[in-house]
Amino acid sequence: MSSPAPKPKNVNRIGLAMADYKGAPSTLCSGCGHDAITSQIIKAFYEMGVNPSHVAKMSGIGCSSKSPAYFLSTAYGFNGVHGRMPSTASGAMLANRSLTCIGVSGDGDTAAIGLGQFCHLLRRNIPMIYIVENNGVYGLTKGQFSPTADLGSALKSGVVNDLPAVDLCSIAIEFGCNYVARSFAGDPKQLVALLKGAISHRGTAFLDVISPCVTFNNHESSTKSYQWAKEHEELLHQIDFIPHFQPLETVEYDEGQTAEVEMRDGSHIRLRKLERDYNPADRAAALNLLQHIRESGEFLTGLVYVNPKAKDFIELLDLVDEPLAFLPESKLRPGPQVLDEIMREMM
Ligand SMILES: Cc1ncc(C[n+]2csc(CCOP(=O)(O)OP(=O)(O)O)c2C)c(N)n1
Ligand code: SF4
Ligand SMILES: [Mg+2]
Repeated sequence: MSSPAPKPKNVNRIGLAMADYKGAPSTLCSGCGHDAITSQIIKAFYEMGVNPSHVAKMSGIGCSSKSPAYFLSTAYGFNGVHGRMPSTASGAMLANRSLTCIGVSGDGDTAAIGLGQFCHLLRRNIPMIYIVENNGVYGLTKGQFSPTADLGSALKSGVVNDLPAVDLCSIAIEFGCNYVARSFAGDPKQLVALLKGAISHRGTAFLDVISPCVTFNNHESSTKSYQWAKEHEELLHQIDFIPHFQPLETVEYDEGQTAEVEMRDGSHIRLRKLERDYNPADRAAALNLLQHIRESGEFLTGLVYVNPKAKDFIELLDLVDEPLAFLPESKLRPGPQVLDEIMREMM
């Protein structure tokens, strides 16, 4: 009797290896925070067992917007005009609701030219993971301040930023986003847990990730450098993510010290209490916290706000289950009789 074929090693639940989640070699500067984020995106999608060929990667323009080329090489990809990723992502998800969508943007792409588009994407709750690789500068065009640069921080040339910073997490909550997190490219453990939570979330999951630009904004007077972030990072909580395909009991937890969030796909996020008693389900408290952080200059990271129950745009529109992209023309375009009937109803 022949013995069963040996189980392949180092593959995930859909039988793929980590290498299947990689992309082209990066052309970014060595040490750029964006590459550290790419590594965690690869890890999160691999460990979650997402089929990379059922993913849409969207971006705008900037060094950050180049990063989708460096992960999930078999995914669909669209590199749009500067600041216009939200509209291309919205179109893609409306056309094919079965895709998992991930958008990578920069602080310039999102908080400057793309701010209006970003706000309306949030308001609609388009189902996608939206990452801002936040370095406080326009890296691709040689390091000018972006709107997320902190007041009083300085460029290498000595030029001081005298405008207040745009806080993208506050904007995200204000415009109705139901998964809002802040992290740091130099904190891979937290980032991968937040990314897995974002993959599980229905609706827009927004991650503001401080991602140092080693070429233009990693000096002493910067508040977006590796050193500054390492010295100032304070965790809101310790995060454990338990995917829906792993038994809950396998992860130890102390009930009194842990907040548990159940996602709609059956995954769980466990937030272990540290210094603060913080409830990320409280929207007003989240806005308050962000306001306080802005005034105190602290660098707090973690899951700032979560509400897994809200309906996403596809549900709000009550779209048919079959992706529109796969419907035959006869179903997409009503014939003249149907239009006549509608006209009669309106008369
Ligand atoms: C319509 C338009 N305006 C301006 C530019 C020039 N431009 C290219 S990238 C960029 C900013 C990129 O900054 P950010 O989004 O923060 O990405 P980073 O390079 O820092 O990752 C600008 C202003 C452009 N390409 N298109
Ligand atoms: S210029 Fe800055 S943001 Fe662009 S690749 Fe280099 S380090 Fe990264
Ligand atoms: Mg930038």
